[in-house]
Amino acid sequence: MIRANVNEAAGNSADPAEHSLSASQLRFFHTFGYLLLPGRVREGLGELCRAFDEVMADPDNGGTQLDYADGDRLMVPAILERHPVLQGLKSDARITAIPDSLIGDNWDYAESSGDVMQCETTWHRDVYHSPLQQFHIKLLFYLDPLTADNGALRVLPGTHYYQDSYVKKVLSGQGFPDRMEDVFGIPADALPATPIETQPGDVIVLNFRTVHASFSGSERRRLLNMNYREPTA
Ligand SMILES: O=C(O)CCC(=O)C(=O)O
Repeated sequence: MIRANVNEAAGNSADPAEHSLSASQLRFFHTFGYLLLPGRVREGLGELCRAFDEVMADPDNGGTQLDYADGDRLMVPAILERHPVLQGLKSDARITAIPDSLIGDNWDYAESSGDVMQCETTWHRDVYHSPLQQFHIKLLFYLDPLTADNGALRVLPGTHYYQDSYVKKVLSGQGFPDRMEDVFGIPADALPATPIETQPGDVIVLNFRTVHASFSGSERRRLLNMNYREPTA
């Protein structure tokens, strides 16, 4: 497990500058295409989880039930707008400091979603509603403790350099269902990847193009996503 900055303060100061990413965190993110911020939203986590659970259990939450090969996924779009506590994340300095640091203060907010997953997700990069050349980041808040053995997100570091021939070779095994085994001769979950093990309260920052997946995640994983992008040219 890689912890980008284990000394990061978990407090909720209203001053975004206090939560800015350090030069080494920025370098890590831009080099490997992801970053783990341990304990970033530890303060207020109970309230956050309760709000999330309330929305996910609401029959009028606008969610879509998706069937995956090994289980279900309930996906609720625009989850932040469905609860005042979640809505508060939009102006939370611990959060806004992340796009401030990575994109600049002219970032666009690019929606949120909530997921309850009893499934794995195959290797993919995020491209939905996002032109490849436009820089997008995703913040992932996993609300349950996750290890490589129960569904922690795995990444192929450096694959956000999407024009690189390495990435094109990796993506030749992409597909639904996964074709990695046909192409590389080993099971998809044996690819040389980095599992990002997390505790509730941690935040993962991901470049949309970084190839990612999860395996053995059939128990029940709760995930809140928030997305940001650089302004459209
Ligand atoms: O936790 C997972 O299975 C991955 C979720 C994911 O790929 C996503 O939200 O883009």
